[in-house]
Amino acid sequence: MLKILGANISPYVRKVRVYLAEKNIPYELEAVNPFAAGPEYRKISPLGKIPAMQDGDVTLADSSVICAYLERKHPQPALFPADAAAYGRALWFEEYGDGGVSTLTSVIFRQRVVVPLLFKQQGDEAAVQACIDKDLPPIFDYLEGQLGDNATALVGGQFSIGDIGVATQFVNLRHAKCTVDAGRWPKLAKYIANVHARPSFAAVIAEEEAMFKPKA
Ligand SMILES: N[C@@H](CCC(=O)N[C@@H](CS)C(=O)NCC(=O)O)C(=O)O
Repeated sequence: MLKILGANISPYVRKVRVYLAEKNIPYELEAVNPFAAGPEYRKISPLGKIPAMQDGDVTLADSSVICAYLERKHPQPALFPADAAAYGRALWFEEYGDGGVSTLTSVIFRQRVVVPLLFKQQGDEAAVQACIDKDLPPIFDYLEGQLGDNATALVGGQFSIGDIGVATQFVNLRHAKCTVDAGRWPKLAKYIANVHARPSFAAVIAEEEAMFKPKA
């Protein structure tokens, strides 16, 4: 069976898992802690990052590469648009999630969740507030401006890899108690709520939230 290696709270691992759920492709998730990745794992993922994938003899690293590979193997339902312009925009939003919205995740989620939970230290809340005040508004403004009245998809009203790439980062922000202010960004708030309500996202969000619940 197809194997995905990584940890479920990684936005990039979640991106691949949501993609697989949207396609109804069975897989198993093998736990890998990227901060303790050994030489065996680095043979598959030379940068030591998660996720990686094993599909028979094929091994790959990087969420974008894995999704692009899987799209060739499992073209339906299409998550990469056929039209050239729509394809380009979907790839752009995937990249904007991975390399743009992720700049918020890497401060807010890291300081509020990763540092206390994994490193058993107090997170830097001043850094979080600075990020929320300065870095977050332009990113949310941009996304708000890209959304039409149809708040279900960023490209042509059709759910795509671009939506998965953007919305996965918002799951980490949600875990870090950073949500979209619907008064200031109404389309974005509605869009994120819609996308996170899809069964593919809802399943992984429920799984992750259960991990964060204090044990009785
Ligand atoms: N471009 C990569 C990014 C993957 C990534 O940065 N993963 C993080 C976890 S969220 C990681 O493995 N970090 C460990 C490290 O940088 O050493 C992808 O899309 O898969």
